[in-house]
Amino acid sequence: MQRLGKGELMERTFVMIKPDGVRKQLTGECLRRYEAKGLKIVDLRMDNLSADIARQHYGEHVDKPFFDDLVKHVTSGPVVLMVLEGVGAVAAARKLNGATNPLEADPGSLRGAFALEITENIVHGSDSVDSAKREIGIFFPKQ
Ligand code: 3AN
Repeated sequence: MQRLGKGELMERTFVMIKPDGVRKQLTGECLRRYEAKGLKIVDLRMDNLSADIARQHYGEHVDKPFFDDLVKHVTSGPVVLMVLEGVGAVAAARKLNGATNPLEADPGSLRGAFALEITENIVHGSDSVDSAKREIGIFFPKQ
């Protein structure tokens, strides 16, 4: 395997602690795990999402039966939005978050440890570098 310099593998990803994660007071726990893994928090804020922004963010799911519930949930209370940076940041954050369905998520992951339901699964993490760029553009346009 070709070895790449650290700079070439450096990525940014977008993570959101959803309203259930904030309500369960897991903000600190999530941030601690991302930082302990070695991911750097390069931007961070608490916000309330409008339905328009939530629909834009989850645009790829617009035709799915769970779309309305998803938008309703992520607009139901404050969320914590962040940009994380590090080598393989996209995969690293998704591994820490765990599988989409908390019942299938590794118990050591955030979803595996702290959630039961798929809509209320604590966190969102971009699924690719391209998705991360799109999502960071929505929530942190200055980044
Ligand atoms: P992930 O957040 O793990 O990348 P996606 O992008 O497939 O998962 O789904 C986005 C969000 O939509 C999930 N975090 C979850 O809250 C919700 N979701 C996904 N699949 C389902 C489903 N089958 N039923 C209800 N909600 C779902």
